[in-house]
Amino acid sequence: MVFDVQKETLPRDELETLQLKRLNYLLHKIYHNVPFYHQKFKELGIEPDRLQAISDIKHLPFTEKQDLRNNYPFGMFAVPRESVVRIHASSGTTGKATVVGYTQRDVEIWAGLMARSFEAAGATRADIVHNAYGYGLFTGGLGAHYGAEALGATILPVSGGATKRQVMLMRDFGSTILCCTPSYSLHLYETALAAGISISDLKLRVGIFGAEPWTEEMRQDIQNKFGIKALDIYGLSEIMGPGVAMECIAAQEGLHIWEDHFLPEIIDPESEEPLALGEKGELVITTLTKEAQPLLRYRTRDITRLNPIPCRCGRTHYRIERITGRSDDMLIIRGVNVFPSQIESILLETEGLSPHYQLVIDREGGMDTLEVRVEVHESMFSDEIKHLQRLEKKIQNHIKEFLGVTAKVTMVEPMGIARSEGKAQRIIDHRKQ
Ligand code: DLL
Repeated sequence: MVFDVQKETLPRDELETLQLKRLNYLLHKIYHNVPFYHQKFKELGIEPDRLQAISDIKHLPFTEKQDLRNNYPFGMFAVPRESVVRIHASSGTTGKATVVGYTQRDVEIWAGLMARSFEAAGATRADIVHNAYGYGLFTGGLGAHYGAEALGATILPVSGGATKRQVMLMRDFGSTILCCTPSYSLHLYETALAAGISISDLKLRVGIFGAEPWTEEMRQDIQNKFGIKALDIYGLSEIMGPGVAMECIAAQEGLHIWEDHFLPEIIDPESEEPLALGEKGELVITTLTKEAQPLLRYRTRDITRLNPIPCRCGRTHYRIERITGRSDDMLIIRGVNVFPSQIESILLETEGLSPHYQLVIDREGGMDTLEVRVEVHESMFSDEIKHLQRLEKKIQNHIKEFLGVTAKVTMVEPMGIARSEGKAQRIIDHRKQ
């Protein structure tokens, strides 16, 4: 079965006509149904007049995570609470949870878009999908679950945890597709090895990995370890959950953002001005079909660029480049901007290191300090101390050379860094405590 092939290959002009129509409907709807937007439009003296062109959206206000928090829990709903059939929430480390509501039609569209995403990954109803994204208020588990069902594939709702059992189930059931965070896939791999389960006994062929940033080097590492194609999936609770954008298996180069449902913009996070097509900046998304909680120009804080080059898979929806990080994850170390993904690339290019690392930031005597803690392979750890010291020095030099910051590099014994079942916690910033 092919999902929405007609929508996925719409010529650009038809796609943009559809977007404009949906956008105008959305403006009308939020103006009349969401007091937050009504007030915002009034303050700015904007009437939800019919926009003539999509680019006119630049005159409309943004929505920020804080706006959702201020309207906690149900203040952003555009429908009566009785019409909401499901609620998810993202915990966030500080403050109140961010709540997201869905109508029956919203959950159906979501399942359809996740099915579309699975299909872009080459999945069919013949696949067995091992779903290790967490089930619960987090959108990963249920999002992937209903998408796989809508496709007609066989879904295993394993959720996170009990990692050894997961590997056994994967082997015994012959799972062909693995869904989890990239960091958890590595944990599954190590657990399989430790349990004496050979990777060649698994039938996996594709991994659908997302919910956290990961680099091309990490992708290569995962692909080599499992002998699979590792594909990137993007999404965020506020907008829907997983399945906002998905990499296709044909090109494996950037993620198609499903533009018939989401209108993407790239802005300069500082000036808040739109950037030219292809420039790198912050992704801003407007939901075009959400009923329960439509959002106008939502500031994702995720950094990427839009790629308008036609994809070899035939889909016309633009691709976003892999997310290199969030603007609020960017570390400023003694005035130098550093993304954790840049450090990940350097570490994974170095022989003898494992892909498990943590960045510890502190302040000593008014100066920021950065410590890069990274695990080494067993063979290296049993090596002479001077070899380890040489390796630490080498990485330190690379970081200085490529990123311009001085970091202390510490080699950690194998399994010395805690494994996560969901999103990996790679940054420990003591300055924020
Ligand atoms: O992480 C939804 C999701 C579940 C996506 C499963 C993919 C797979 P939140 O918990 O709200 O939702 O976190 C959203 O995670 O703004 C990004 O910063 C980050 N993120 C999600 N996918 C990717 C990705 C889910 N593929 C936040 N690459 C987003 C990099 C990602 N970062």
